[in-house]
Amino acid sequence: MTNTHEQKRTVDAVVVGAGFAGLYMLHRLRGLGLTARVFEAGKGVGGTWYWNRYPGARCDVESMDYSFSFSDDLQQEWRWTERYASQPEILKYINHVADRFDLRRDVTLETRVTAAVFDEATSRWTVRTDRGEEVSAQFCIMATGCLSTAQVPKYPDLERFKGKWYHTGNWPHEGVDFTGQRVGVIGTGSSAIQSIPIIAGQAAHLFVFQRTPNFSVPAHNAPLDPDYERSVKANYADFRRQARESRVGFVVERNDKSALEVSPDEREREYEARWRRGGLGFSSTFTDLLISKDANDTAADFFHAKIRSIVRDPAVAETLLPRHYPLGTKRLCVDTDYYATFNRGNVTLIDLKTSPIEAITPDGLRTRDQSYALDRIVFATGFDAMTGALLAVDIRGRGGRSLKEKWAEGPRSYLGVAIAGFPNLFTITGPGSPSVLSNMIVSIEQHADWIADCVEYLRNNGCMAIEATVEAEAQWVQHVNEVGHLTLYPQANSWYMGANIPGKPRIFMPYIGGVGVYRQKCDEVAMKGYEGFRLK
Ligand code: N01
Repeated sequence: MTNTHEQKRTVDAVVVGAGFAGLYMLHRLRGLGLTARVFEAGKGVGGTWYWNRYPGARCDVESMDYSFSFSDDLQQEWRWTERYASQPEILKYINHVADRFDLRRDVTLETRVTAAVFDEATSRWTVRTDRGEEVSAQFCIMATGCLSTAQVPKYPDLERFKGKWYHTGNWPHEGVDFTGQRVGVIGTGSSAIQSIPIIAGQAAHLFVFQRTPNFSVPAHNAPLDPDYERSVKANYADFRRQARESRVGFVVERNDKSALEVSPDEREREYEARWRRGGLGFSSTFTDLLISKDANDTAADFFHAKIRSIVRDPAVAETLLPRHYPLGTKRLCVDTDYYATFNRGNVTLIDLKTSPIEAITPDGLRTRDQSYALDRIVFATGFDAMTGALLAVDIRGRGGRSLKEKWAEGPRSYLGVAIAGFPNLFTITGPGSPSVLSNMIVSIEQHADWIADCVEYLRNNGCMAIEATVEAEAQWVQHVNEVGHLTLYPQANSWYMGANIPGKPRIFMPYIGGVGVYRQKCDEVAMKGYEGFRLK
């Protein structure tokens, strides 16, 4: 994929990022007859699924749900092989989509957007790249992903480490063979929980450095059941409609009872049934798990019993019990044999709460109590989520005001898609939208469709620019906060709260009102002639 766009310095839209969001946005813009350029830092398309190649990487949302709905031919013809698709299969799918819809010719790879500056006189954005290119566009659409800025803790001595180190979100394309190695994995979030059982199967010894234990539900992954596939495909339109109207962007069996109103036996049966089914639906076992601490405690108790029943060494089991935040308020993990991995003779769990890492040394790392000799270190330490990739670009709106300055106290947006002071700039699945609390593809399609409709409206009505008003933005931010604080989410030190990045403002960033409710709100805004926006 070479750069064939030397001539296109002026386009209708620049899209930043060629993952699911950027590619679908490009497809929609093309459909409107607009010219667009997509810039992508990677050597290939795929975004998250291009970078996150760590062992065991797969999607926690089931494959029949986690796919585009915009083309019926595509969704009928594509065949997923497993209940949960693996990273290579998802990347293959994205590449198939790029080819099928002839998207590559507008994508410039290996090019990072460094700055985007708005010119009030022309209502256009000047977008600059690290290759020295400058493009003028009426619209600038950020499709930079919510979890794309890998976060390696700042250990001053890391460069003196004699072995090799990796971050799960930036994994070598040739893969890593851990055979015979002494490996340290730092972190126990979703990425670690997927990779640990596989690394343990290869390594001579695996040391897991855990700061906060996580709740993880078994995936029960399996080859995709052909009867299930047939039944979904026979009713795919309806299946997708239900997903769009749902709370999280895929249909989860709902239970409208409170965990506290049923008998202990019934509660246990319900939890057991969800555990056996596997996957993210666990947090919907009862209606109040994410709003009542007492209800949540019953689910945590169930988990604790499960962990104790799987992990043979009682001391290790105790260290693995998540205790200090409610279940689900850090992203629930989905695993294959995670807890059982700690029964292996070649796996050691280290509790960083009692003995924090003091330094990376040339031979490994040192905690307060002990030194560990390591050949390889895997940082499964997460991302500067939701705002990191947006703030990595020097975005300057009206009056030259930078987004960094505007968001110094935390992100502020209208509907998570537009920002006051930054006309004609859109953020796909930005902070303030359901984004990471949903099936990302459903949310991506909704945002890209909404943006495309908005652009078409502006064209049809002779408008040059659209900008969220400060008032509408303030009301939305307040609403996002209020809804967030009705739940238990703010009680956890999670990346949803920005808590994983030292110095990052503590704000619950995603909108938890639900995908269906949010879609209605966005549609209403559009129907009312883009209420809360100023059109020029
Ligand atoms: O990152 P994380 P992730 N010293 O931030 C620890 C999505 N995802 O890459 O909890 C020691 O969740 C940190 O500890 P603590 C999914 O939405 C999806 O695993 O901050 N430890 C934590 O244990 C997910 O939530 C899928 O105390 C340090 C871990 O590192 C999101 O991506 C798969 C540390 C980071 O966990 C991010 O997941 C994978 C330090 N200095 C990911 N800094 C699927 O759909 C951090 N930690 C399958």
